[in-house]
Amino acid sequence: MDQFDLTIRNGTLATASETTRADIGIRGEQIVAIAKRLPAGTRDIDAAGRYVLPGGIDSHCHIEQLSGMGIMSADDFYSGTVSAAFGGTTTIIPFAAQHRGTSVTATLADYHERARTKAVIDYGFHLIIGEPTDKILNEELPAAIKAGVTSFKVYMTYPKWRLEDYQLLEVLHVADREGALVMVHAENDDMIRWIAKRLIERGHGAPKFHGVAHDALAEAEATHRIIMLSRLLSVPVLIVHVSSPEATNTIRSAQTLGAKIYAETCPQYLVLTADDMDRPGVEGAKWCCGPPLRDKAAQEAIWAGLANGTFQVYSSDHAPYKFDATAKIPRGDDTTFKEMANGVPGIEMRLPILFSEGVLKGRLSLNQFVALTATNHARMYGLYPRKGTIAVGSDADVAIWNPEIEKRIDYAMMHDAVGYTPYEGHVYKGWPELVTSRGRIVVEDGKLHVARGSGQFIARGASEPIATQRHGGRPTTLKKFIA
Ligand code: DUC
Ligand code: ZN
Repeated sequence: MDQFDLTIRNGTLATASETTRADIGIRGEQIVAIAKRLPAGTRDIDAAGRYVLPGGIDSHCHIEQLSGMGIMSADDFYSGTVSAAFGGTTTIIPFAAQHRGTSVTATLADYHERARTKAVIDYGFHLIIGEPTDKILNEELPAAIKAGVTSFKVYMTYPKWRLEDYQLLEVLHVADREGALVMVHAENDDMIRWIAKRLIERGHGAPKFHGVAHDALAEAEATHRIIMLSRLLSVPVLIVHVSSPEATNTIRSAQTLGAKIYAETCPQYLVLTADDMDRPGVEGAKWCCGPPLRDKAAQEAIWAGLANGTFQVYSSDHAPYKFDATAKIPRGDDTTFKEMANGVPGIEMRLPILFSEGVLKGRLSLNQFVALTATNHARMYGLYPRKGTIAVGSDADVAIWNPEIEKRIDYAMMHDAVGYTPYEGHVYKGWPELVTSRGRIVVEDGKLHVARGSGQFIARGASEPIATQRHGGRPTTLKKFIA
């Protein structure tokens, strides 16, 4: 037998279903052997005392993307993917954003060009659909799906992106017919705008009022509504960045009724609260994201949802906006929460936060960690089993975790281009030490070892169903009349 190019030996290997003591043999870009004992490869890594896990998949991040408000994110495909890799992530699925009046086909070509020469790890794209015209629904989306872009994101809020219920039904119907998964930002735009107008009129423009405007009931209402639209057509949806107990409970009760509702949450909702927005002047803008940070009780509800399977995926929603006039504070100290770019960075902190606060504090098993950070993303977004697991034949995308390392967060440690981290001063234990992507060592000894542009676009297949509480689907007669 030919020698392995790379071996990772003596570690504790975990997948979404098993934890074992095993060695991995890698040849070229793939894992070719897993066994209790393997001979040393050309390069041999001793993983004694470490966890050997699938590299993370971050299926919700905004990289080199123009927001609904027309603001460019601080990270391009180089800094965004380098930062992801240092945090143990080996595949990202950011958004190609179709703005009104532009074509999906041109948008995708543009994002391919942005990523091709810069990404250091593998990537796919979801499409944000800003305007579902007939041409887009019937020609451009089917072509995008054939080209491996098999998921769309739609918004129920933000004036430039918000879709009406009728349009949401159109998108769900096409996704069902063509085999794509629909991700939904669920917040009631009218409720938020109504509250915000009154707050601003009364001089309440400080960052903390962002949280007041984005009431948890606005999230719960839109969550309930998209669930009803999804059930009407028996088409699955994935509700992204869930932040509140109200929305979590709404999702869980729909899942127990058999609806095909998937859900995602993010690190900011686990370890930050609305108090973080309440700082002198406009400093709190660094903690403004949508949906907003809530309270301790909401954190507990989100942790419970991760543990009990209400959430299938945990992503960063990395939305890197600089704390300057280009993004967070366009009018300096006079900027109101309505004018600030929405979003927090977190692509590098996503996995360390869940490992430290979830696995090491006993809230989640190591296998749940793997499912939530890698395997379920791969299954739901059509990457499995090439990505998201450690198995013979899978890409050699591996992160080796040292559970003993503890770090106090200082922005100087980060590799993004944002200029601050909302987790400054937090202490987290358990960090990835070595990361491989398709057999290449990407990060080792705190250094990057691959070239700009060495990541590849991965054309994705169809979404695989994931078990939620009960997954039967409401019997419907509607489908046979409208197919
Ligand atoms: N909210 C969004 O809707 N998108 C990006 C980031 C955020 O906070
Ligand atoms: Zn969103």
